[in-house]
Amino acid sequence: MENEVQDNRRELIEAADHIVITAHKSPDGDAVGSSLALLHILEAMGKKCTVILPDPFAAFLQWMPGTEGIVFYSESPDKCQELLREAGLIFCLDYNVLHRTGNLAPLLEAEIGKTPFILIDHHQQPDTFPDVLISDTSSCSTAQLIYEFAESLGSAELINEVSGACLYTGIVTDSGSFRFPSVTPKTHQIAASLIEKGVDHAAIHRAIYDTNKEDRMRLTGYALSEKLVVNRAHKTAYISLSSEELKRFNYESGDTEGLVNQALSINGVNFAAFLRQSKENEVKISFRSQGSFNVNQFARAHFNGGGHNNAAGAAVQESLEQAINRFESLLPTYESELNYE
Ligand SMILES: [Mn+2]
Repeated sequence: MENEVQDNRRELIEAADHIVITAHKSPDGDAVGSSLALLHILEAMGKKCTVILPDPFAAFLQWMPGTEGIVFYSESPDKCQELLREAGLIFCLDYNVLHRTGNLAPLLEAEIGKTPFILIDHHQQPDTFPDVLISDTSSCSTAQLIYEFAESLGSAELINEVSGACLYTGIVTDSGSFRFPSVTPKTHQIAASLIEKGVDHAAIHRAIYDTNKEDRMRLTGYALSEKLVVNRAHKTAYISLSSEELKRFNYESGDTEGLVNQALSINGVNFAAFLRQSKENEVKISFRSQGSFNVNQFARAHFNGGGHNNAAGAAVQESLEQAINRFESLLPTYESELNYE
């Protein structure tokens, strides 16, 4: 592995006095896990390093080692600007294009040509600006790519219980707990090596999945019993929630995570969507499919979104009703694509 590296990733790391690691906005388990894991690995290599995230993440990721040092653009924009200006190297993790970092994007753009970039990601169609582009759209998670990145530097032995817990979190959350088709023997080999290094996998699963608030449980119950629409003719199921409904259950970021997967889990359903009204005229949508239906293409073609073949997202500027109507009216167009066993 070590000998396969053709680019100058090693030289870029060695030359940088201070390294900044960034990930996408609304950071998920993979974004936070990859960032913190890389931070710990680079620190173990003797580098000075800071993680910058566009905005905060869900409470169930708060336990991860290193979260206390993360600088959030939404809280300290000036500090972020200063850190990026002084950085000798910038990592872009778990995103393919700069605008995925929201308000942080202009600051990153300003560094192109001045500071070297290394992008490590598994989303489709990555941008070409980075000096080193490590893109593997078949990988289940950026966390797996970070492990392989450490291997490529000959530094896998620096991965310990601490960085390992972050990597494990990224892999588990992005692979649906090792169940998506993107999981490979290598994914399990990495997980095994992390457990060998002392990672407490059972504690991590509990921390991520067994910390439900009462409000969240009731919101889930309401969404499934009152708001789930199953369209048997097109093997599609979807759930929508308005701001008002979310407010009724004291919605906090992360509370609706996984709802779309519950819709997809209905037998005979190949395509699922979750539509959440985020502002008066803004709707955030998650798309999931099982099998051949390509939700990345669907999201790109109709909702200005994107992602992976079986998991994609979008944000549209329209009312919830408009988004639902548009979604429903598109299904007949995809009748043959959606009707497989
Ligand atoms: Mn990811």
